Amino acid sequence: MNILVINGPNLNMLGIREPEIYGKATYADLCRLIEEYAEKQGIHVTLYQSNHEGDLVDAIQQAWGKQDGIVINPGAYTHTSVALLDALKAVAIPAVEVHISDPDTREEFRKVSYIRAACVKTVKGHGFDGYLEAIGFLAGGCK
Ligand code: CA2
Repeated sequence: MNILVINGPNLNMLGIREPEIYGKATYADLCRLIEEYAEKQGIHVTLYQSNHEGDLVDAIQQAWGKQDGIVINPGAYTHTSVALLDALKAVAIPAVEVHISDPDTREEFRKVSYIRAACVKTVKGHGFDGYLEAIGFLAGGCK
């Protein structure tokens, strides 16, 4: 089982600012947590982070034919990007949307997710563990 984990803009800043929302752990900590979990489960994970929308589209397109699932936290592009929605629809790989915080309890503009329509599940507000839940869901055949 091959799973691509994508993180969007500013998630490389985890642990550096806004710890009250996103916690104190860093992006490197998140990567380690995911890699350790995946290894225990016998899942091959590829981790990718970019601050650029087109690069995220490229990463989704390149997953076609290689990855069995995508876990994606598009950061602020969640609330703006038709391009990410279209890319996820184009590759038709089962995808899970993850948010560290719960955007539905924050500002109004965070309540809209453009990518949700292309995802089999959304995990929000569970911190870093949400990524593990998403990987487990995909590895378990989306059940
Ligand atoms: O809760 C999430 O995971 C979000 O996807 C995070 C995005 C935000 O735009 C979404 O509404 C919800 C922002 C990620 C920015 O991360 C930072 C980390 C440290 C310091 C500042 C920003």
